[in-house]
Amino acid sequence: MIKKNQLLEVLRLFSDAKGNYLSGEEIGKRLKISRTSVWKYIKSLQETGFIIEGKTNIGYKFIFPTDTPLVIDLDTELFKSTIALIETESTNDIAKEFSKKLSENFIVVAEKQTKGRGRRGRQWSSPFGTGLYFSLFLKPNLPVSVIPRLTILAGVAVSEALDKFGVETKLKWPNDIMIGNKKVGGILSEMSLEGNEIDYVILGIGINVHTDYDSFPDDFRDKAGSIRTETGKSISRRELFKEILKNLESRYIEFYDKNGILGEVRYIWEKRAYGLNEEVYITTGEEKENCKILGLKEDGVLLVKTKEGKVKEVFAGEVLF
Ligand code: BTX
Repeated sequence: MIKKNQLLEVLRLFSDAKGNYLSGEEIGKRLKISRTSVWKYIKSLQETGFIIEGKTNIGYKFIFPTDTPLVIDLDTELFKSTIALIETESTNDIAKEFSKKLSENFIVVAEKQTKGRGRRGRQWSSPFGTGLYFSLFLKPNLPVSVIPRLTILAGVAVSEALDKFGVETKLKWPNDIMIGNKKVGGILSEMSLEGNEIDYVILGIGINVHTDYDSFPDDFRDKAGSIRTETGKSISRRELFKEILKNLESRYIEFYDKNGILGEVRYIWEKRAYGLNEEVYITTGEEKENCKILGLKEDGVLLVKTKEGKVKEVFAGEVLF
């Protein structure tokens, strides 16, 4: 896998922008593998969905997806390593798997997920080459009670990163990233405890960047969208990934230093809240109640007003319109 990723990096850097082809021999030399191995790796990359053009006696050229997030030079102090996968079941599951082997914060990123997960066992559609699918593995020394706030923090960090590309988003409590009425991203936070203490936290983030409506399954196609379908913008997944990490890192360090206080993030979230002051339905389990969204409490809990005028705190559930 490492060689395949290195091969992608070499091809992307040396063949696409300049329109040059890179010979199998040259690739082999750089990676210290035989030409037959180069050919085998290229074939298997092509089978996954990468478009790599091969010309007899000339070499190979990287065509698609040029914005692959697998090969970025990460400028981060918080995360000590990255696991970059061409295809996997779920990056959150890989992070869990590596929790025993790696003791420091790390990142898992994939070009495609075959069993991408949402909350409560729901699926997260993750087609090849069109979205950003990654998990951040963290070992925070913080009280367990503050951990759910990380979903709010991550939502704000993603939304602020998208601002830099001129993409305006709203945040739907607790974990959706919206453009208009379409869901373009989601966050799945999971944690593991050791006794009463946090062992680790995994922040899984999925964003539809170039995904077409046709790629979403029928049952939620009308509710899902991507940055490209909703804004017409085609932004580089690699650049977006870098920007999100940069933002998330600084927001997280601030949060950590304040021992888990959201501070201004709470107000930024409220300004971007989808459906603020609007009538919505809140569902918790089987119950469904008509309410108005008032805002967010410091602890990340949603504040709503019921039809009877009672102010209520929502700890877990869904917001429906
Ligand atoms: P969620 O439970 O809020 O959303 C899941 C629901 O959203 C699904 O039931 C479906 O209706 C809809 N949906 C599924 N896929 C998409 C999509 N691509 N775009 C828009 N709507 C969709 C949201 O959970 C949390 C998603 C986290 C995904 C990341 S990707 C990296 C990491 N690995 C992993 O397995 N999950 C996380």
